[in-house]
Amino acid sequence: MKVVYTPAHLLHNPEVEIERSSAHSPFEHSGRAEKIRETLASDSTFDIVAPTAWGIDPITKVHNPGLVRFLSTAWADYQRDIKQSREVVPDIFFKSNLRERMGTGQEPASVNGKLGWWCFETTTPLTDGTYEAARGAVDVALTATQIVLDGAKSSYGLCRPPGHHATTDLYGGYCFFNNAAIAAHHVASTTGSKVTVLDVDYHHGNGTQQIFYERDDVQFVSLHGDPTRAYPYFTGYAEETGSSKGLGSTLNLPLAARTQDDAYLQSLERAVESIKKFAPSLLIVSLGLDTFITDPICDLSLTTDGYDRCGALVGALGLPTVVLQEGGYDVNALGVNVQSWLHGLARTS
Ligand code: Q9C
Ligand code: ZN
Repeated sequence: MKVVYTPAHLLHNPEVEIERSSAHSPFEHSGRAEKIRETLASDSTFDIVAPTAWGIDPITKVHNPGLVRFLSTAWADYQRDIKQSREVVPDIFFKSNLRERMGTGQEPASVNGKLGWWCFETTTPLTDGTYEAARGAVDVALTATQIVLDGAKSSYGLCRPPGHHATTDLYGGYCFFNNAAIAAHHVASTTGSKVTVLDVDYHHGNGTQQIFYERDDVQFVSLHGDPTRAYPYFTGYAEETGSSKGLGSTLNLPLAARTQDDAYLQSLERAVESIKKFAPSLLIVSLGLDTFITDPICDLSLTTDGYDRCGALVGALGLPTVVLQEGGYDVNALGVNVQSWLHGLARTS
């Protein structure tokens, strides 16, 4: 199986994350992707290749061009206009009810205002090079997708930073551009066929859901920690099933704390049945390994062997499959967990 990787991710290298009312070292750091690369490099199943450059057009087909423009200069603008700082984080957020009955308003002129306009939370610092890293992750996703469009059964894109929390207009949740959504839209719009995004990251893929919520050509199916207790709290409820043309093309399967392999696989079976009904031409998997039993920020209880079973169940769909990296924060286990999931996929697909 081809693995697409670029060292450009190293350019996004925060040292501080503001979370739970404190500043600490980031859970999302470059060691994650390096651990995955090292593990897959030592396994002859995998062949590591570099991405090609896709430019910004596939990004602005999914995201507001204003978000892309903002991210391309935000760190440097902050250094010049506000102060010198290694990480840049908003200290104010636009919320639509702030302007209730007054219309949405417009993007502020000042960089501090812009940060609050384009970002939704505090755990996603911008560093010098974040934009280049985020562009690299999109190139990784699109190159992995092209490998499958060219005839491979499956491929794996080692995306970092991850993408599934980024909406049309907003970054956050460690995500800047929605790698999976950009890849899914690219396939749906260039082939005219249906695509499914299956999101198995612990956190609900609010961005991917939002981007495709009213569409019937891209299905979104997600297993995640129940938002009654889990980030991102505001989305991911079972009642959210899509709207207008997209009604019925979104499926959310929230999970109880400490869910183990067998119960998880029962939910994954429901996801697989709904994908069979939708009958896509291609599957994109948003693969988060933060469902692991010892993940430091999550509360599910999957095992390395369970990931092999999950990959095998998805592989048995027999669909061309692009697997893209999202979260996973137990770095010691991250490499073997990705390896296990991909071995399961390759065995049955
Ligand atoms: N106390 C991804 O896995 N912080 N993003 C959660 C919980 C942000 C996760 C705080 C989690 C973002 C791609
Ligand atoms: Zn996650």
